[in-house]
Amino acid sequence: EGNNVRVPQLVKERLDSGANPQEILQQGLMVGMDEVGRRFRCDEIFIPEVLLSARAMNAGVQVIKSVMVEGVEQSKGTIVIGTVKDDLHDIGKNLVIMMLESAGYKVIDVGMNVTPNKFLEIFEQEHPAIIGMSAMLTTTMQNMRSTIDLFQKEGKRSEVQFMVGGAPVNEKWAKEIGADGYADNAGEAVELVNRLLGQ
Ligand code: B1M
Repeated sequence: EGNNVRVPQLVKERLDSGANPQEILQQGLMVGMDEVGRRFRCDEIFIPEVLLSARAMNAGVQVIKSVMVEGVEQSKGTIVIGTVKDDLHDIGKNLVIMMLESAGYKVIDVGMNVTPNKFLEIFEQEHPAIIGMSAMLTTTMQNMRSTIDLFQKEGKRSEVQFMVGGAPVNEKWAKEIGADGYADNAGEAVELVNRLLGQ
């Protein structure tokens, strides 16, 4: 129903009653979004409903984030993350950011529809150890390659590591475009970053 008032209330109620934030996320919010995806595929619901559901999910995630990230000192290294050019899906990216922040990393969220040039510009300002790119469409995952190619062309490729993720992305694709790592989900993203940074 895309109820962005009720969802955060329900999440808060579950947290207050002692439920595990990960459990609320995986067995509640993500299951809900899978159902939205199924109905969208079957033409039972359409873009406006999907948008409302995404807004409700993001509102729930914000409540979980406040609990998971609160009091954690972000001192383990800087990571820049964005959803690639022409792609407006940000829920998965936001979950990856939340998990990395709760693991002690400083994350700079560059939002969605991030062009290769924008990634380069942010890299030059912030000098992160890792750039993370998220894509949810088979068409936009190509922009991961364009971004890495731009860094190569500008002679910056060896100064930063790239990690990629998102539903249409896999290990094989990561290798093909010359990324340093692929993570299937937000938990794996933390493991990957730990590994890439030798933590
Ligand atoms: Co869109 N959409 N959508 N959509 N949408 C999908 C992705 C789709 C699979 C639906 C379908 O057809 N069944 C399909 C893609 C088909 C394809 O390319 N193969 C699709 C389509 C076609 C479209 C449009 C083209 C529809 C249209 O206009 N005709 C359009 C494109 C707009 C654009 O981007 N230019 C569109 C629009 C939208 C909305 C804007 C309405 C909305 C997004 C709102 C928002 O994000 N704020 C939306 C949504 C919500 C979905 C579905 C329903 C849900 C996506 C989601 O948030 N999943 C999706 C169907 C589905 O997946 N079931 C669908 C939950 C999220 C937690 O999972 O993002 O996979 P996910 O993230 C995971 C992992 O992938 C991983 O960790 C996350 C957490 O575990 N991960 C990373 C993600 N990024 C990572 C980065 C990392 C590491 C791991 O390192 C950097």
